[in-house]
Amino acid sequence: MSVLQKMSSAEAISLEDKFGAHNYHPLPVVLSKGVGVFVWDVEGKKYYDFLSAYSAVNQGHCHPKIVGAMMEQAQTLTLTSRAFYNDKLGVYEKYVTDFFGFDKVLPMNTGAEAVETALKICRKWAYEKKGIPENEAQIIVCENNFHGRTTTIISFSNDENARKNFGPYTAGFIKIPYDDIDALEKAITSSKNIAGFLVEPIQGEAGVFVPSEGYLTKAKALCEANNVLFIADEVQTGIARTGKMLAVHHENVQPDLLILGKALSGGAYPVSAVLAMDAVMNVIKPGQHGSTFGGNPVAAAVAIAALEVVKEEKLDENASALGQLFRDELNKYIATSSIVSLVRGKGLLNAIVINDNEESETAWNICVKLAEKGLLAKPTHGNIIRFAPPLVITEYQLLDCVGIIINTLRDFEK
Ligand code: IF1
Repeated sequence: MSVLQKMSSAEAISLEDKFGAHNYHPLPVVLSKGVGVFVWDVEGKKYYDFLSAYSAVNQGHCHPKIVGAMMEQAQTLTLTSRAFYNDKLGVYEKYVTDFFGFDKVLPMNTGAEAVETALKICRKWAYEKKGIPENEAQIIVCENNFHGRTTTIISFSNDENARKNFGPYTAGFIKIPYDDIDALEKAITSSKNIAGFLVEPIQGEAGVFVPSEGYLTKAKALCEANNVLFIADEVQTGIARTGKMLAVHHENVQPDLLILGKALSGGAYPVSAVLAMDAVMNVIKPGQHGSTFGGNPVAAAVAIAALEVVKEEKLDENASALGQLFRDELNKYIATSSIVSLVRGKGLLNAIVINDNEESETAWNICVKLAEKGLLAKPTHGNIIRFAPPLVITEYQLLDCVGIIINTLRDFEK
């Protein structure tokens, strides 16, 4: 039997259980195919995908333009390393920097790598441009952040599950409450060694926390006034997810360092990036940072196609309109619900808060029931369920999903 021969969900799950590290607790669904907003499991059951691989598949599963670009490049030249030039990287670098309005891009692969890259650039800029004494740089981060899983990144996490027993931890980070401008002002003026402020424009994993109107503007102004770099982690909120190309565009804020990942490739290939103006990016000299796959020709071709799709299909406008419709429809139900406290979000990054304690299984059980009814979603923390469909979803499909969600929630009404 070929190792890739069709198998049942139970067989697939048992293989992962026996031979794979247990670093996830997936819903008991084994997917084998994806097209647009739909995925199918190995038994052929069809689902709406309301997670989009944590907002990596904004352009829809297996978008023909993105897959086509990947296949064409994969049959031509996959990887050269940066020991040599290649004919796709420069074209992509020009395209993506024009697209977001920056001088330069440093191409990486995963979101965490891009976050680490931004932290290194920020520290180097602090020592070589701001004049902070070496090894004294401090970067301000927010409580309940999620920026990835490397040892440095979890060093400034307050999620014990992500952090415990991975020490010793990296120093040089100051944690403040999210969406608290006074706390940021206090921290930013507490020392001359503040190098940067790293923030998610909307805290995704924490439970889709949208900050107060004007928070990002005031934060950027505080950074500017104190010669501190404003670092926006748009790995999850970027690429049209929140109804604008970037979540910071809801406040017309331009970060000093922009971090992208996930949907930068439409979920077809690991592509991430850090963008900055020359005054910041040029602190990086040859041999000071890099990655085997960073900026490879396939990534370059895929990312150009993925960004072209977002523009051509106006996915930011669709996310904005259908996200509003989603929240309006759910709020009508919530007005009479005993099981859902609220819905919140921006564009098609939304979440509902289940009226139960964090430790309860209710949110998980709701997601199991949603799967039975043909819609895939997963709780973030405890009693919060994130809803993030591909941005190509139509109004008809969205209303169909609202019906599935509300009918499922009604089964849990007390
Ligand atoms: C997991 C969470 C989401 C991110 C932001 C950087 C990264 C992520 C804002 C790192 C990654 C992923 C990671 C994945 C689950 C998912 C996630 F639940 F973990 F927090 F989306 F909310 N910045 N988020 O959201 O990017 O290295 O993964 O490419 O680790 O379980 P990555």
